Formats: sequence, C-alpha cells, structure tokens
Amino acid sequence: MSETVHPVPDDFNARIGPAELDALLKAEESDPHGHWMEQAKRLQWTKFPEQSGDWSFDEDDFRINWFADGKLNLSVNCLDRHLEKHGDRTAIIFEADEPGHGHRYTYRELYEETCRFANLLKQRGVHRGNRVMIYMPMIPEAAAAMLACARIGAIHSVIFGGFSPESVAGRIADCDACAVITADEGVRGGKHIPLKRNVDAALEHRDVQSVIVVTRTGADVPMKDGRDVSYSAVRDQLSTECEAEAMDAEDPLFILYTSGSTGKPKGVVHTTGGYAVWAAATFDWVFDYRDDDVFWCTADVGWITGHTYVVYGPLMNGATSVMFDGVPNFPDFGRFWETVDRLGVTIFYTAPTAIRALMREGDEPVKRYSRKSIRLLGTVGEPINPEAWEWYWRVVGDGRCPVVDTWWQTETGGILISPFPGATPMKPGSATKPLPGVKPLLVDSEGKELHGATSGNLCISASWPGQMRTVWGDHRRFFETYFSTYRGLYFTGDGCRRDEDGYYWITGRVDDVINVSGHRIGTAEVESALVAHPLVAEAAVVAFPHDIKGQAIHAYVTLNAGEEGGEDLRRELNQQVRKEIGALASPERIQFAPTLPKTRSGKIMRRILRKIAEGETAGFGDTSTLADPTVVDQLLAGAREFQ
Ligand code: 6R9
Repeated sequence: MSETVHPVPDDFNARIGPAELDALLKAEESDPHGHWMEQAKRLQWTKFPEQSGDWSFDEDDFRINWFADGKLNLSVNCLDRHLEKHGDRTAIIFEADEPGHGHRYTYRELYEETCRFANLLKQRGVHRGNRVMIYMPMIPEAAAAMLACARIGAIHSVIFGGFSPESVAGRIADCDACAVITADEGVRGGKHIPLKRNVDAALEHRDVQSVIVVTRTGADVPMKDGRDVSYSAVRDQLSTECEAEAMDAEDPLFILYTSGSTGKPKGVVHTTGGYAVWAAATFDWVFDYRDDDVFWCTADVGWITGHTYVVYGPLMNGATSVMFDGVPNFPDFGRFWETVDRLGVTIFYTAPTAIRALMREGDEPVKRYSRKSIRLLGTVGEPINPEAWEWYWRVVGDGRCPVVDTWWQTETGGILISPFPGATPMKPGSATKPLPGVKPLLVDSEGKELHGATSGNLCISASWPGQMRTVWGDHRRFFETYFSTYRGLYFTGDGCRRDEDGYYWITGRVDDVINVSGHRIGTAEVESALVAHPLVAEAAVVAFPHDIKGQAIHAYVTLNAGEEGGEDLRRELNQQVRKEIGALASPERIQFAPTLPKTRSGKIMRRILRKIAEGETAGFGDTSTLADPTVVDQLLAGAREFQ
C-alpha cells in the first residue's frame, strides 16, 4: 500500500488554502445552520429559505429536507443570472467526435436554446412535474434539454446512449414518461449509434406523446406522424424567451437510474434546492474554480458525474464547460491532450479506467502535447491504484498539478470525500478527507462504529444537501436499501480503510454491485438477462480484477439438462445481455458450470465464485455447508481456461 505523501505544489495558489479550509470546517462544526445558509447564498432564490436541514434517518421519523421553504429555478441559476455580466462568456465548448469539429455556446446562446426547448416542450403539453426522458449524445442540445425541463419544472431522466432499447423501455415505464428527447444518431469513435431507431424500438413496448429529435448527423430516420417532431425543423419559430417556474426546493429536479445489488435499476430522485447548493459548492471547493478556467469533465451526461460536473455545477458557477462527444483513443491515444492544448483546458477530470488505458500506451502520446494550460487534475468513478495516480500526476500533470481523487455516488448528488487542492496533502490512492458537513463513519458487519485507524463499511451519519430523497415510486425501497442495514446511518455500499491521519481509502463495493470502467452494474440484472435465454437454467455473476476496467464480469452459467455450452452459445449469451441491458454489461468471461455452489438451504455461495474468478485455487474457507462439496473442484477445472 502506497504511503507516499505529495504536498500541495508550492505555486498552486488556490483561493482556499489550509487556513481558509480550517475556518470553513470550524464554521460548519460550530454553527451548521449558519454554514448551510451561507452556502445557500451561492444561488439566486425566488424566495430565500429560512430552514436548512430537517432530517432523520430513523425509521419512525424518516425524512430528508433541505431549504424546504425556499423557492428557486435551476435554469435561472445556470443561465439568466449570468446574462447581465457574462452573457458573452462561453458556457459550453462542444468538442465533437471528429477533432476540432464543434462549436461554442455563450451563456446567452445557451439561454436562448434552453428557452426554445422549453417552449417546444410546453407546446407539446409537457407540464411541471411530468417526466421527460433524454437519450442523447454529448451535444450542447442535451444540456439545453435538461435545463429546459428544469425551467418548466418537468423532471428529466437522462439515459446513457449505450443502453439498449429494452433498458430505455423499462425506464420509460417505471417513471411514466410523457416525452423523449433524442437525436437522429450519435457518433463515438467514428461509429454511428442509432439513437432514434433505438427509441422507436423502445416505444414499441409503450408509447409516449412526443418524441423530439435533434439533428446530429442528418441521418434519415423514420418519423411518426403526430408523435415525432424534428427540433431543427421547428427551432426558428420558437421564442427565445420562456418564463421560469418558481420551484419548491424539495420539488424533484431529476431521476437518474442506477444499479443496486437487487432487482431492476432504481430511479434515484434528486430535488432542486439541496442538489443545487451541493453541486455549486462542491464544484467551487474541489476544483478551485476561477473565472478564466476552462473545465473539462469527460463524463457523459447519462451518468451523475455528467449531471453535476458537466452541466449544473459548472454553469451555476458561470464556468466554461467542455462537452466531449468522443472517446480517449480516437483518432489516437493523444486525443485528450491534443484537445486540452487546442481548447486551453485548465481543469481536467476523468476516470481511473481512462487513465489506466492511456498509461498502457506509454508516455509518448502525452508528451507529444504541451498540456501547459492544465493546473488541476481530478479522478472519479472507482478506486484509483497508486501506480495510475502517480502516472497521472507525473506524466500528465508534470508533477505540478494537484490531483483530486473525488469519492461520491449517484445517490450523493456531488462529491463527499476529496482533497481541497490548495489545502490537503495528497496520498496516491486515497480520496483523503470529507468535505465540510460530510460525516463519514466506519462500522463492522454488526453496525458497531469502529474508531481510529481501521477498516470497515462506509456509512454517513448526517444528511447533506445533495443527498437523494427517494427511489422514484418506491419510498420504502429507498429506506430499505440505504438505511435498514445499519440503524440510523446511510450505508454507501462501499468498503473503506481509514489511516492514522484520518485519510479515507475506498476499497470498492461490498455489495453485489460491479464497477466496470466506472459503470455500476448490478449482478442481479446481468443474471436475469442471462437466464432469459431459453437454454439457461441458472446464472451467477461476480467481479474479477481487470487491469484497465478495474473490474470485469465473470458469469457462471448452468444450462438446462442435456444442453452443452460452446463458443456459439457464449456469443448468443453476450448478445442477450447487450439486448437486455447494453454492451457495457456484457460479461468478459462466461463459464459453463454443471452446478453452482449452494448451501443446503439453496443459497449460492458467491464468496466461492468470487475467489475462483479471482484465480484462487485454494483457501475457500468453510465449505462444509455446501450441499455438494465436489462442486468446487468442478468449478476450478472449468475456470482454468481463463487463467
Ligand atoms: C460518481 C460516481 C458510485 C460508486 C461508489 C464507489 C465508486 C466513485 C470513487 C469510487 C473509489 C473514488 N467510486 N468514485 N471509488 N474512489 N474516487 O461514480 O457515481 O456511478 O453511482 O458510482 O463508484 O464504489 O460507491 P456512481
């Protein structure tokens, strides 16, 4: 385990240095209400709140509210409030898949685009509280569509373009969406993605009133009369002004589906006021934002990182945010740095999986470019191994840019544990310390709090404004999933070590969630996709460590009696997972297993399956409760082909 400490680089003149951070932490501790009201001043409110946090994690009195008596609109906070002083500042730099193709939107242009979209939604009968699905490439219109929903009080739900029509259909049904905003096609790494056709396929299951289609490639796509509208055909007739709804702070802003350890993906609900305060504050704190920064977060808007740090956080702070519609290796492995130089990017935020993939290509594609504009680097999405951290710091950052390793989740709305770049000495592989107002706690499996330097399950004992409020349509599931494991605590699902200096080292998920390249995948979802195949009797899915992806999927599949597995069936099963979920969930390995290791009561012993997938051949612990102990040897024999 690396215990190197990198001090804050001398010439990194952050707004928040050690003294300022200390004052901020003390202010929060001595007067939490005053601290949160101070943070609320970051926003423009229609009615400024008097209440801050009002919450309880106890079952009898379970509630989470922030700034509940306040009223505001988030599109106003992202756009209108900047117009007078910074209307001509660039809000979004669109960087297309093809290098150098793209354009810039000023705050005024983004405002006008958002109003046009909002007016179109209204014309199509979309009202405050309705759900709107967004299934789009990383183009500025995606941001405008999100902001348009926020403007009229509709609740958006963005789905990553890599999800299949089945997944889209499931989400539309779950939140009863009345409209879908999409594009004719997406383009990634030179490949075209048939977004509109996927939407059409999804809507065969369940139709919506309106589909709004933005032109990205100009591909010829079928349009259904009465339902489908081409945005470019009507755009010029739409007004560039649209009054914003004054939303209650606790009105839902968006739903974002994410995988958990059981069942179908959950619709994580974030509300308006608290989410906005948290997104605005954390963006400012962690990225030391300044007026002349060019901020590039490489995440897709289909994930929470794209919501909070491509769209809402940067725009609320009046920043210039890069929207990148490409991939790190197209046209070659220098793409990120070529783009950094061309756009003058000052803050760069990406995922460990991308860093590891680039590191494998050596230093040359990085050194080919100057990167001198960069002053701060960040990572998010999964644990970063110290080697990858050091490479990022030394090669990409030339040893002069702080690296902020930011730990957070879809559920947390924004960053919870991260260095302050100008104040926190860094340890490669550690997300360092909680942000002001964040109260992490480690517990053992019984829920007993562990003190000092120790390892345990990571919980949070106090609410923060950006916390999710419910699971769409299933408030009980919200409580059960996050607050029932350890009484009175929010359980993150992550394991964690705390060292002598109080630094947190996230070790990864301790539940049945697999993190493949920073994408959360529920084992239950993949298993149910596999057993949907007519030849499959049973399936169990576990993670194994992968050099680039962090984790990858190992699927154990038991076929119906008399059936035999082979390469063709493997391909079919992979296809099945792609169809039900999307390519991101397709297993790296499929092992045909005569039976699965089960206890006498019929529970699959995943612990054994995990160990075998990790390449272990002994030390399976107590196997005496297995109904058939010989199954372990059979599984080991079958796993040999993967080692
Ligand atoms: C923002 C995001 C959340 C899960 C989380 C954890 C892992 C995220 C991390 C990290 C170690 C970091 N994770 N950031 N692990 N260090 N800096 O990724 O949200 O997609 O919901 O994933 O990702 O396991 O629980 P989400």
